[in-house]
Amino acid sequence: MIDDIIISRAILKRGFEELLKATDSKVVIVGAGPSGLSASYYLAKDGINVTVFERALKVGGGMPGGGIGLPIIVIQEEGLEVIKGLGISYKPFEEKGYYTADSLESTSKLLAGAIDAGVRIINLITVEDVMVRDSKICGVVINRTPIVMASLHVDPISIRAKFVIDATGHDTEVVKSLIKRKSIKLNTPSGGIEGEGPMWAEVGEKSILSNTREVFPNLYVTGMAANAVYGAPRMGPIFGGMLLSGRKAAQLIKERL
Ligand code: 48F
Repeated sequence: MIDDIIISRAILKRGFEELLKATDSKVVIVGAGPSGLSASYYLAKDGINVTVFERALKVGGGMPGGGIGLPIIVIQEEGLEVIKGLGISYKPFEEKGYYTADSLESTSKLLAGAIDAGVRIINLITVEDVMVRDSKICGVVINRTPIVMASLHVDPISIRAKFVIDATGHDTEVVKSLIKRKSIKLNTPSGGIEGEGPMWAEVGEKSILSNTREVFPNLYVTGMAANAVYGAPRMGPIFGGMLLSGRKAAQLIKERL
């Protein structure tokens, strides 16, 4: 016999248990796109307590959509190490140094790799602000996405974290929420967000690793957010840089834990 109320209790109990555990995370990553998932995977592999909050219902950010909705992504030579480590199949393209992979397989294996490594991923949660103490980031402020979408006047809750990674892509939402305060200065040439440059894959992919850094005490940027904050170009459906940027953000934080 199956009891409907036991099903409800299982959902509520296990769901709230995960959210409760998330309230005291070592690292919070905002955004479950390729860079955020990659960072989470490399942190959790080393036993670090990491929570990823994803605003959308689906995870993967821009990865599953490939290019113009064709389920293919391009990877350059440097990104292959990450692809191989996750068991993602890839094929060399006609021109040397370019490889293709299925965007759905890549997203699924990256997600499965992160979950198997122990990452806690909670979707339908929007990070709407950060917590700051002694001029350092010490957590994030979250709300349920449907509440945010409906613009309901409902208060959010706070989540503690030693480090936060902004992996929200082009919109750099975490950094934007921080600099709403006029007194805040980022570790960028202008002290604010430099803004993303026009499409140029060569430069975008090269600069993304040096742009993956601590932009404010205890707040790191990765993926497209890193290039947007530091004024580097966007790069379309080539994903090696995103995966390597996530790995670098994880490395930088591991050095400090
Ligand atoms: O956009 P997204 O895939 O960022 P990424 O990891 O990768 C960029 C590529 O997809 C592509 C590219 C390749 O060269 O340029 O664009 O840098 O993933 C960002 C994720 O963050 C979520 C959003 O739904 C998406 O899944 N997100 C954005 N804002 C918030 C958020 C927020 N405030 N709270 C929670 N999640």
